[in-house]
Amino acid sequence: MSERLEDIAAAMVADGKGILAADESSGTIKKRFDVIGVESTENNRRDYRELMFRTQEAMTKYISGVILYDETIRQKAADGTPLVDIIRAAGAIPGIKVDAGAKPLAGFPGDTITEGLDGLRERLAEYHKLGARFAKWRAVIDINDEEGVPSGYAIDANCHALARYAALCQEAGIVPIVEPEVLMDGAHDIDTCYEVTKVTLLQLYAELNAADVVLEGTILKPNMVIAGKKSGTKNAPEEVAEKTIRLFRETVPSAVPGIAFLSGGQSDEEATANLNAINAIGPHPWKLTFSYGRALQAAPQKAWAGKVENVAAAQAAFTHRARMNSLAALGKWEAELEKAV
Ligand code: 5MM
Repeated sequence: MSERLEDIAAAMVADGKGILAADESSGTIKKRFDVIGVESTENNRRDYRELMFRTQEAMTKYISGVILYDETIRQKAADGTPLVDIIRAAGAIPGIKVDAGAKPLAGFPGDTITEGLDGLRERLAEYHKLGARFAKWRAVIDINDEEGVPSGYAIDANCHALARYAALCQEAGIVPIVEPEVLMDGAHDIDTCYEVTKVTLLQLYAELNAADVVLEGTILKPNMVIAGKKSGTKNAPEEVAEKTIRLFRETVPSAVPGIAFLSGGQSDEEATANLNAINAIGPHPWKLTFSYGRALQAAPQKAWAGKVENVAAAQAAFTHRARMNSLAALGKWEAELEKAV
């Protein structure tokens, strides 16, 4: 495969393909395993991820790349094959989460800053040797109007860090996924999400340009424009699609090859329906696909529940969600297809 950043980025958003976000840090995967009654041991984490990476139909037809966690990129399958080799054999690209997580931002209660720039150049060189050809860094922007969150300073600081990360990635021959996630956990309405995401994306592209990042060799991983969960409002997919695309036309340069959404706590079917509605109102200047964690993995996790006899059922559940999202990336998904299963 070509090592050019532009070619890697194009492959990550190839028609009908999207990204599996399997980069849960140790604390997050423990929370996921707690729900299904599985102890979070190194072997259980390996077995679970191995079952996904060995799901032939999903991995060869619908998944372009997998975001891994530091532990996983170094892990071997039960038969000794490196997990990275299993991903590559399926024709997918291994990627790596390189941020060190969102920490409280000093002086700005309620805001966070994502850390991890120290030593990043050296870590990227090692990850490249281990097979990673793209990376991910997630900034977290919460919305809490009453507390004045987010502050302008938090948005600026996070976008600055994203740009420094992106420049270091490109220097190392790695495509940066830039993820400025405006959380959907709050009580805000859809128009507030629109405004906060707009300020964030404008600042992000100002910083990426200032840092001389080649936009053709990047992928944006944003939230959709959607009301906060505590607002009690569920927006129709058509409204989410219209507002999300209007926002991107105002903020995301057409030099960016692809936009791969996070699911952010939407239900499985909601994340698929919204992505489908977004693509149904195309054509758009960028590819629009998925980079889902929860909306791809909740179903296989539930089906697996840590039991070896459930592996085939878990793989079927993963294939189904990957196929539904592949269709949504093409604007060809229909709700009927869910009922059939
Ligand atoms: C898979 O979850 C990722 C890692 O989160 P932690 O660092 O908190 O463990 C997360 O960054 C994820 O890649 C994105 O948020 C997209 O996942 P969702 O579940 O929102 O689609």
